[in-house]
Amino acid sequence: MQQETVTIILPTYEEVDSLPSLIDAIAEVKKQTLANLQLIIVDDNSDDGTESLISEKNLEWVRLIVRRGEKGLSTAVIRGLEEAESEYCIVMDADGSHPASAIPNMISALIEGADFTVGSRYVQGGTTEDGWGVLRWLNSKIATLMARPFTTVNDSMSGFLGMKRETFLAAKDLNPVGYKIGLELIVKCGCKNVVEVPIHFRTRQLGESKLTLRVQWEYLQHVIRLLRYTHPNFVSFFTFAAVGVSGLGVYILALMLTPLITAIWIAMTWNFFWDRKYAFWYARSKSIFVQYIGFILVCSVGAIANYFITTWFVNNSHAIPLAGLVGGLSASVIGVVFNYVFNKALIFRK
Ligand SMILES: Nc1nc2c(ncn2[C@@H]2O[C@H](COP(=O)(O)OP(=O)(O)OP(=O)(O)O)[C@@H](O)[C@H]2O)c(=O)[nH]1
Ligand SMILES: [Mg+2]
Repeated sequence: MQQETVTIILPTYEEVDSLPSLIDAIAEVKKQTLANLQLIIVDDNSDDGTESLISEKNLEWVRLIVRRGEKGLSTAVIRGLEEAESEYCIVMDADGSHPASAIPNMISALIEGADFTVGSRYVQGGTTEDGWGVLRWLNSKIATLMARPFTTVNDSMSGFLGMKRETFLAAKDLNPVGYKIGLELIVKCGCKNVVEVPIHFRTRQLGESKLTLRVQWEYLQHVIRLLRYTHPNFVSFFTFAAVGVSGLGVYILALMLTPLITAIWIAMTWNFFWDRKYAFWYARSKSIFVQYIGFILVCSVGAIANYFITTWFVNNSHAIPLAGLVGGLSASVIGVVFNYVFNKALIFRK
């Protein structure tokens, strides 16, 4: 693999203590297997001596980009990928968790036809260092499970990534928010053939973790954004139905306090705001006033239809077992579908 051109991208924030041994390990890989290897460090103005460390080392194959105005792991990774000029790119953490010795195997996987490769803790041969608390383990498992609708990769949370530069250049609608840029790239680059290379994942020895509660909240939002991207109709209808159920609760509560017509209006208004925000998120830039009037009109027709269906069942209760229940349920289902279809087609157009 001496002729392949490879760029290693290291996003860093306050990693000055971990960098020397990692650079040595990468230098070893360059010496042994990948002669045409470059390193791009994308640092977010760490102010911990990273800049002087790199300039003292003065290695012609190492380049440091310092971003002064911007911060964030995913955008740092994207910046590195944009700056790379090689055929292959590898992204890895700078805290020593990812072994540089796995890089040649990852490049081999790409040469052999993989769209994307990840250094993986969760395939045969992969391990995690002892000492992970139950909480962190659980956290990682839940996060991986949440990524299942997008990929079957076992370690989809890995930050040790490899791809051809042309795969990255083919990415559509990249939205590098949050921490899990690997998942974002797998989805937005349309990668089907993802190969996992087993690694021994070491717990960070030096420096501080940047994995905070905010990061986890951002991940949840990321998953929702990706779901909207890959399964827009499913997300839209499912959310609409869920809001409908919450609206029923609001309606029952309002009925206890106000007259029927006011209760209906309160429930419809409740549904409108949540549906506009979550079920029809893509149409939020249009006039809220026009949408509100339209929504109320459509739902009123739905409510009247609902009323007649239920009444019909009740009037025919002698012929149909459990007519009240069956009538109410089928009217609700028909109502939800009716309201959804017409709101989507007429009021919340893309
Ligand atoms: N450029 C840049 N790099 C970041 C930023 N946040 C994290 N990083 C780097 O991204 C890599 C992963 O961050 P970590 O803090 O190790 O996150 P983690 O691996 O999930 O958690 P720990 O290993 O427990 O610390 C490290 O190399 C960090 O220095 C950031 O805002 N900007
Ligand atoms: Mg780490």
